[in-house]
Amino acid sequence: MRFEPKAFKKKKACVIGLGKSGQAAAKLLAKKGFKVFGSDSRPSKELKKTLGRLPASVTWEGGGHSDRVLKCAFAVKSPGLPPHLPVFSKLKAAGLPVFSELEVALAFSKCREIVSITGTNGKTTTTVLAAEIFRKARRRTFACGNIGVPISELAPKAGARDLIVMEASSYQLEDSRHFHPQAAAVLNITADHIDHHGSMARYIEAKAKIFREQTPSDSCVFNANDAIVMKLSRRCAAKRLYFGMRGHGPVNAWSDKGRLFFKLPGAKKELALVPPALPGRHNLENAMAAALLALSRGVKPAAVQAAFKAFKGVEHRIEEAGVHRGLRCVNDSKATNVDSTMVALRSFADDSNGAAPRLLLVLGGLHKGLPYTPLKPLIEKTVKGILTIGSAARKVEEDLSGVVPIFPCGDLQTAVDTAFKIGSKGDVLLLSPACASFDQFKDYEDRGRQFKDLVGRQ
Ligand code: UMA
Repeated sequence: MRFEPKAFKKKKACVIGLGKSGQAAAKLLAKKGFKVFGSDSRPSKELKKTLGRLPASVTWEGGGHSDRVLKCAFAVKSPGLPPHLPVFSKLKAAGLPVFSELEVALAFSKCREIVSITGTNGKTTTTVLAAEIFRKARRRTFACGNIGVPISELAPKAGARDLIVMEASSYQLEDSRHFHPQAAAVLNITADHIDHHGSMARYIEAKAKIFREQTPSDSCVFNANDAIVMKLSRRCAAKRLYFGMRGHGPVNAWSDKGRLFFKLPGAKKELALVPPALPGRHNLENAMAAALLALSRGVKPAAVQAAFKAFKGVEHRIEEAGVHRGLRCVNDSKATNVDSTMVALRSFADDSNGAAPRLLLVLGGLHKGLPYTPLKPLIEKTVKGILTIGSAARKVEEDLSGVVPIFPCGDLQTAVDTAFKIGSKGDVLLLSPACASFDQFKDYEDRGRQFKDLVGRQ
């Protein structure tokens, strides 16, 4: 069932989960004339502190999802909530429709052009860069979604001639039924969020929803060097565009000798561009994907090049955080899984030209259930010491013992202090924790900001 606001006019809506997305959805629905009841598992006292000013027509409960949610005509699910929660079974049993925050938000938007990006890693960088390219092409562009800006907050502001560029997580996609972006990208797929989705197959199916409603007049960008993504692409009805290495089958974008090359179907000549000045091969891939998305929507190469030139990267993603007595500090707090940390380590390996390992790597946080052993080969190449933090520390230490010296630090402050004591000039302190942040921080952004504060305070 598609969410049609008119079908529920003046009815009561229930929003399950009052984090960033839930609060934005509650405000939006209240503004549109609905009575709203919000429900969250956090204790009311704690919740109250984080709830901004909500309109008078919004009531709420904390400390769990009671049967009060059943007194509504429909429910809105915040993306991060596991779909198997008892509250959703209850709503289903009562015959009440549950809509995703994404689809509710888009139902109130006049915007007819959506560009959406998914993948296990690189989504945020690609989303921000794609939005910058469209802006250089003088399109009024609204960037939102998993990048930290709820869709409910921005999508309703976008007009018919504007453009929405949206980072879509597997959570947001999993819940959506009619999501139809005109251009989409699947950057890569490796194991992540298996605890939430239940299996790798279901995680992949969630990602596939980004192109499920697409037609041949749309386009979808795929990573030709990712076997899972390649296999998935065969099910896509839109125009398929591939980026990857040349020689491994036909690709529409590839890199060679410091340049990015593009050849769209029907184009007579290859286009060569200078990539953004960002570290690592993964950033070349992100740039190729963002450019293909824009070029497929008719953006001129000059706008792509101008955005590439101006782009300085994304906060919390291999972000320069300062230098302390010759020790370079890098904030990669966005690395909330092992694969993302591997991307960061690989970028240091790419840029090291075989020099001795110089990284002091902060690992740990909230464990997500997957082993840290896949990091071993890259750690041997790039890392001289590991500083562990958070509740995952013991597991990290077990999995990586004997590879390089490990310094159990407990918390981020101790990790930074330790790095400043043991590090020498030319070393790099890298926060790329391979774990979620919720055991010690509000979220990965809070973790990244605290890291930058600690580095700056010394
Ligand atoms: N909650 C309940 N019941 C439960 C469990 C949680 O009520 O059983 C409540 C929590 O107490 C909290 C709220 O639900 O108040 C959290 O809702 P949420 O998990 O949907 O998170 P939001 O704060 O709305 O943030 C979400 C995204 N988070 C997740 O999907 C986990 C943010 O992505 C996103 O930026 C934001 O919407 C705006 O769109 C963050 C993320 O970690 C960056 N994403 C994952 C990732 O990138 O790996 C998918």
